[in-house]
Parts: sequence; C-alpha cells; structure tokens
Amino acid sequence: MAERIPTMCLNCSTVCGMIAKVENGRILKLEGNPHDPNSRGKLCAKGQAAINMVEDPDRLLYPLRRVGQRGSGQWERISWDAAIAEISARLRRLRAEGRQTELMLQYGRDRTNGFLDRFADAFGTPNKLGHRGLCSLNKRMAIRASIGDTDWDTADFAESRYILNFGSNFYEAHQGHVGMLQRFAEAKRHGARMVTFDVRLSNTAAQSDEWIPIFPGTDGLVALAIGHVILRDDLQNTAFIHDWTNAPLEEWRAHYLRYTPEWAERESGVPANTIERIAHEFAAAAPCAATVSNRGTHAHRNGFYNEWAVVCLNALVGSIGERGGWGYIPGDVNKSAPQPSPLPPKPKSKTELSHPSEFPLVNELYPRAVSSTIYPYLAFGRANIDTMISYYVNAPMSWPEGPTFVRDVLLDEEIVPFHVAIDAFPSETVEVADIVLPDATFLEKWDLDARNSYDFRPYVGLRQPVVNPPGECKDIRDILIAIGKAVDEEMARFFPYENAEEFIREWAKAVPGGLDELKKTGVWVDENQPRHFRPYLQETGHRIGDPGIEVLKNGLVQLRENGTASAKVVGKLWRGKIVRGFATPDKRFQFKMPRLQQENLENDSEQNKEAYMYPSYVPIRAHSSLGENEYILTTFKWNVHTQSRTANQIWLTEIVGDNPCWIHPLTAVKFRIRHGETFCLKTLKTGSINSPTATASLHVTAHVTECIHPRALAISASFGHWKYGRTARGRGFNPNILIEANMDPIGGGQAWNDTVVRIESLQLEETLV
Ligand SMILES: Nc1nc2c(c(=O)[nH]1)N[C@H]1C(S)=C(S)[C@@H](COP(=O)(O)OP(=O)(O)OC[C@H]3O[C@@H](n4cnc5c(=O)[nH]c(N)nc54)[C@H](O)[C@@H]3O)O[C@H]1N2
Ligand SMILES: Nc1nc2c(c(=O)[nH]1)N[C@H]1C(S)=C(S)[C@@H](COP(=O)(O)OP(=O)(O)OC[C@H]3O[C@@H](n4cnc5c(=O)[nH]c(N)nc54)[C@H](O)[C@@H]3O)O[C@H]1N2
Ligand code: SF4
Ligand SMILES: [Mo]
Repeated sequence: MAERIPTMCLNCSTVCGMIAKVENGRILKLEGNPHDPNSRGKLCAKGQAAINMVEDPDRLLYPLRRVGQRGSGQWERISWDAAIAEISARLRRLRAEGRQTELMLQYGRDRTNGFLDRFADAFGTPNKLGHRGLCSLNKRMAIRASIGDTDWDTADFAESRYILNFGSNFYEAHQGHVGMLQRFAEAKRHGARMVTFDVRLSNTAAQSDEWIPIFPGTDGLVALAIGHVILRDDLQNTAFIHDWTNAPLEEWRAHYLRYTPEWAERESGVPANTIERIAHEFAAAAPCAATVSNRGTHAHRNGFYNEWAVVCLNALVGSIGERGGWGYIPGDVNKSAPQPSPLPPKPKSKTELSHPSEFPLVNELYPRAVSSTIYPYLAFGRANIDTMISYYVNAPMSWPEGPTFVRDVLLDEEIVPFHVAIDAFPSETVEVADIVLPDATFLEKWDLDARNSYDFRPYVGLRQPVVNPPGECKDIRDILIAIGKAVDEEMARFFPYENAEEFIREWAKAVPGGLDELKKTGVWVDENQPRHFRPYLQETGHRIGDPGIEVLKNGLVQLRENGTASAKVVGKLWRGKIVRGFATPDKRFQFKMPRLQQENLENDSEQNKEAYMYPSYVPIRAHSSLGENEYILTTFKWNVHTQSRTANQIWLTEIVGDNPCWIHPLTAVKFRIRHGETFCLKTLKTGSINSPTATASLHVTAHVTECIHPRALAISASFGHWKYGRTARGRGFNPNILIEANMDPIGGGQAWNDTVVRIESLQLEETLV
C-alpha cells in the first residue's frame, strides 16, 4: 500500500501544499494537499513533474573537490568529514582574524526561512545576498514604502469584480500562481472582469476580458492617467484619501493633473479613450476592484515608481483591505512560528555588497537586496571577499551578463579565492566552484514554510522528506549545522541541534500539536484569527484614558510606559477608536515621500524634482530615442518551467524544450525573418556599471507571432544551459548574454525589460553578400 505523505512543493516559489504517494521508497505520484489554504488541493504541471527532479540521473551525489584548474571540470570525490574540515578551517581563520565580512553567502531559492540568516549572523557577516534584486525588489520596495505592513499585496480575487492587471502573468507564473488563478476563475464565473496590460499575449492576457499591448516601461504612466481620470471626474473615495493617506485630496488632484490620458497614449500606445473607460469601470467596481502587478511593471529602471503608481490606484478608490479589493497579509512563516532560540545577534557591519551606497532607500527598507551590483563590485574592487558559499543559486545563468561577465568573475581566483557550491545538480555555479556539497532536494528535506494566504488567514506548512536522499546528499540544515559546530565554539552555540529534524521539531513547537501533528496534516491554519480584511482598522486594544495613552494633535496615539521618558506610537485615533493604521511612521498610506526629491533621479528640471516625491513617471532614457532598427528585449517565465532550474526535468522539457524569440510579423517582414529561422540580436552596452563600452550579440530562432507588441521582443529565461544535465544542456539561448546590470536608482531592482537591441538578419546579410 502506498503511503500518502504531506509536504510542500518548491518547484517554484508559490510553495503549494503537496501529498506524495510513496511506495517502497519511490514516489508514485505527487498531488495537491486539500488542507493548504492557498492552493486548496491543486498543483501545476511543474509540481507534478518534481518526481523528475528527485530521480534526475545527473544529480550530485557526493562531496567533490576540484583538482584541475577552476572551471576545468576535474573533480575528486571527498568525504563529508574532509569537506567540512576544509571549509570550517577557512572560516575559522576569517573569524579569528576579524575578517567576517569576507564571507559572502549567496543564495537563490532559499526557503529555509531563517536558517541561512542564522548562519550568516552567527558568523558575523552582513553579506547574505540573495536574488531579490533580480526578482521582485522594486515591487516590494514600493509596497513596503507605501503601507509598511508588508512588501507584498494579496488581492481578494475570490470576491473581486474588476481586476486591473499590470504585467503579472499569474495564470502561468507569479509567486501566488495556483491560489490566485483558482480564485479569479471562480470570480470570473460570477461576472468579474479583468483587463491585462502586457507586452505579450500571455495566457493570463488570454484569460482576460481585454489584452492591452503596452510599450515596455510605461505601465506607471498609464496607471497615473487612470488616476487622473478618476480624480478629474470625482470618482475617488474621498473619505479614504482624507482619513488614511498622507496628503489631502487637493494635493492628489494637483499632482495627477499633468498625467493626461493623451500623454499616456503617446508614450504607451494605450488609446486615451480606453484609459478613460477603464478608469470609470475600475472606480465603479470599487471597493471590489483591485490591481495586480508583477515583473512586467516593475522590472524596469523606473520600476519603483511604476509599482507605486499602480498601488495608489487602490488607495484612490478606497479598495485597500476591502473584501474583493487590494489586500495585504504578511506571508512570513516566522510571524506565526518564531525561530527557536538561541538566535545570534545581527551583525552591525555593513559592506558595499550588503548596503551599496548608491541605494539609500533600499538600504533602509530592504538591506542586502540589491543583487545586480554584486559581480561588478567584486570585479572592480568595491568589495572584497575571501570565501563565497553559493546555495540554490545559479548566477552564471540568472544574473545580467551571467554567462559572460559573471562567469569570468567566478573563474578568477583573485576575486573569489575560495568558492563552495551547495547544489543538487551539476550547474553552471558548480562548474566554477572549488568544493561542491550535494544538497537534498525539496522532497527530501525539512522546512516550515508559508506564503501570503489568499484565504486571508496565516498558516504554517511543513516540508518533510518523503523519500531518502540518494548517495550522500544532505539537507542544507544538516550541512550548516555541521559547519557551524566545526568553526568555533562561539559559533557552535547557535547550532545546538543534532540534525535538521531536531531543529524543525523545536521550531514547530510554536504550532499546536507541534511537528507530530504537522507531519500528518502538512499544514496548520490559525482559525482563531479573524480573516485579514481592513487590517488598518483593527483596534489596538488601548483606550483613551488608559494610563500612559496620549493622543497627539495629528491623531497619532502614543503609549508612555510607566515612568519612562520614551513614548511609542501604537496607533491612530479614528472615529473615537484607537486603531492600528498602516505600519508607516504616520500610520497612513504614503502618497508622498519628500526624501525622494533628494535621491539620485536621472533627469529633469527642479520643477519635476518636486513631482518625484509623489508616484511619478520617469521616462526610460534609452527608450526615448529608439532608432528604427531598435527594439526592446523583454523576458518572461514559461508556465511549465521555473527559471532555468527545471530544464533537466524531462516531462516539462518535453512540453516546452526551447525558448525562441517572439517577434511581431511586421518586424519579421522588415528584416525578412521567417518563423523558425535564426537571426541575430545585438546590444551596445552602455558600460554604466561594468566599465568598458562593448557590444554583445546572440543568435536566436524566430517565433513570429502577432501576440507581441510590435516594438518589443520576448525570450523566456528557461534555457541556455551549457552544463546542468543531459536534458537541459545545449537547448535554447541565454538572453542574459545581452542584458547588462542596470538598476532602478530608487528601488534597486534589475531592469530586465529595458534592454535596447538591434536586429540583424542573417538572411539579409547573405543576400547582400
Ligand atoms: N533574463 C532574465 N533573467 C532572470 C529572470 C528573467 O525573467 N529574465 N528572472 C529573474 C528572477 S525573477 C529570479 S528569482 C532569478 C532566479 O535566479 P536563481 O536564484 O539563480 O534561480 P533559482 O531557480 O532560484 O536557483 C537556481 C539554481 O539552484 C540550484 N538548485 C536547484 N535545485 C536545488 C536544490 O534542491 N538544492 C540546491 N542546493 N540547489 C538547487 C540549481 O543550480 C539551479 O540552477 O533569476 C532572474 N533572472
Ligand atoms: N511558471 C513559473 N512560475 C514562476 C516562476 C517561474 O520561473 N516559472 N518564477 C517565480 C518567480 S521567482 C517570480 S519572480 C514570478 C514572476 O512572475 P511574473 O512577474 O508574473 O512573470 P514574468 O513572466 O516574469 O513577467 C510577467 C509578464 O510581464 C510581461 N512584460 C514584460 N515587460 C512588460 C512591460 O513593460 N509591461 C507589462 N505590462 N508587461 C510586461 C511579460 O511578457 C510577462 O508576461 O513567478 C514565480 N512563478
Ligand atoms: S505553482 Fe506549481 S511549481 Fe509552484 S509550488 Fe505550486 S505546484 Fe509547485
Ligand atoms: Mo523571481
């Protein structure tokens, strides 16, 4: 009889609840866990194909040490004891010499939810650096800056009536995929409508009532123009603006005045009358109206402002926190299940890697998150490291100029003297490592995990081994516990656990029934909490007249503890009650951030500088003077692949095994490129960060389709491996050869969808010859 073991998927970051049917130590089938409040018993194709990941014939099985030159592919098998001894000796020396900041821990899909922090903090390095800046940083920055409570939105799709989608492909990707699309599909059956702005006809656009192709990087301007119409025609929610935003209605009006639908049409190509209509429809559906957005909107040089402008639409119509509106609920599992002590203190040191000086707002709101700077800074001496530990990350594939510049940096032993890769597959990161440690895959390891719940109640899910890892693979926690114990006694204090399971058992004590209960159900939902609507109106429990409670002139309520001089703001007075408000300094939604006038804004007169303290449109300079043969290269996620890491999962690669370049028929005809033919993309790099000006070029195959904006091209980032495994290797193209490190100066996020490319037809060249 097959056993049914609940766990959590990690084939993408949506982390759906999963049940593994296991017999004789092999997985027969992966299904959804109906107890998961987000995914409610459903998995996507990637989740079901994760069996391929476990049984991947190319998996790493043993610790390895490089014997030839770095990158030469020559390895010897070593024991775990030898590997741990070598790594810990190096780390011990760094600590003894006070060189803690010379350890850089580089990670990608880390769902240990705190264990990597424990390791970096215990060691004493601030350089725990993820892929956040490549992923969602601009969006998270804008949300955190405007509401403070969390960095992620959770629209109440189930009860929505109207969804305005700016560049999210949640039918195929997005961090909430399965939970979002199920609920929107339900709402749609009850008459809800969705309008999608995308440069491509994604499957989300296809499932919408309207697809509006948009010129890349102009979503923010369209959102501002929608706001213009709402305010001009007096369709806003005046009470919300008055009570809950940090600027009066007149100030909103004055700012939005300049963003006319006609201007938006000129820049974005979205007809002014469409903008007018959408504004009316959105406002009429409020409060059951919400925006959703993602990398289409924010993965640009002006991404922070674009996202902020989109979020403000919800404030304008007062749909924030409402049923059917734009909600928010923290998705961090540590809020429900705090980390077990002893916890190491956070290191006080800062480096240019953890806190790059050009990004003051990011360093304040989201330290350690600007990713694109890492390799240029290492290469050009702005940062100095001795040891790099890479975990679940593939920088030579995923970073801007990964296969070229980043790979070269990683090959250079002067820049990266010692590199340990903790991976499950022979990746392009493993290629450039000195020591390789084989990790267990997510179906063989332990975590507590959760996301923002589309059911609006916090929950805790369990990831547990459903089969034993093959060879000598070990759970990342076991690896870090072993290294932590071996470095020195002081560090070992924070790793008083026998193994990963013991740590999780301790952690899970925060949940009723603990680990034993979680092992059976896979998930615990905090049913005692009210569903998280209107969180800012929740009463704090304080009353006027309570000892120490003081209401200030601006409505803020502060508490002065018995006899102490310092007071803490605990909420805001609203209609006679003390409520939580937003987690910003003045407890309101931020429509104005005066400090942004001072930040490094690219252009413009003094007059415009003032406008930049509000959500604004910052034109992308490189796009303003596009030559006739120049196009904007965008990239996207395929529904059956996650980043490039599923490319060796054969069921998925049988469905999509290539990444041709989407090109509009008008463009194709102009360059005489036919469907399926190879053509060349070229960029002139500006050298803004990676010094010398240089060109890059890439041969791609054409996917000629009307489903793309005529001035845009699109390539998925799923392929282009030169290592990784027999199924993945040699398929498709890596667009990151063309894309240079280019960050939003405010939000710090990588501008993936801004690259200007020239098309060169190989056919035309041949005819000319
Ligand atoms: N052009 C372009 N580039 C992009 C994007 C894009 O859309 N376009 N997307 C960006 C985004 S959103 C992100 S989040 C980043 C992601 O970039 P990464 O963080 O590099 O990607 P991940 O898929 O999270 O991690 C990939 C690597 O983890 C390793 N791995 C896989 N399974 C395991 C495991 O079980 N254990 C361990 N230890 N390692 C494992 C493999 O080497 C795999 O290649 O890429 C960014 N890069
Ligand atoms: N299947 C799958 N699911 C995933 C992932 C995956 O790799 N594969 N990765 C996970 C991760 S780490 C992330 S960050 C999320 C990403 O989730 P999403 O952001 O939803 O996915 P993307 O494909 O990166 O980008 C969304 C859309 O933006 C469009 N776009 C590009 N430029 C513009 C523009 O200027 N304006 C507009 N309006 N649209 C534009 C693209 O065509 C694409 O359809 O997905 C998560 N889920
Ligand atoms: S969306 Fe698919 S791949 Fe992502 S966690 Fe859910 S089932 Fe797994
Ligand atoms: Mo991402």
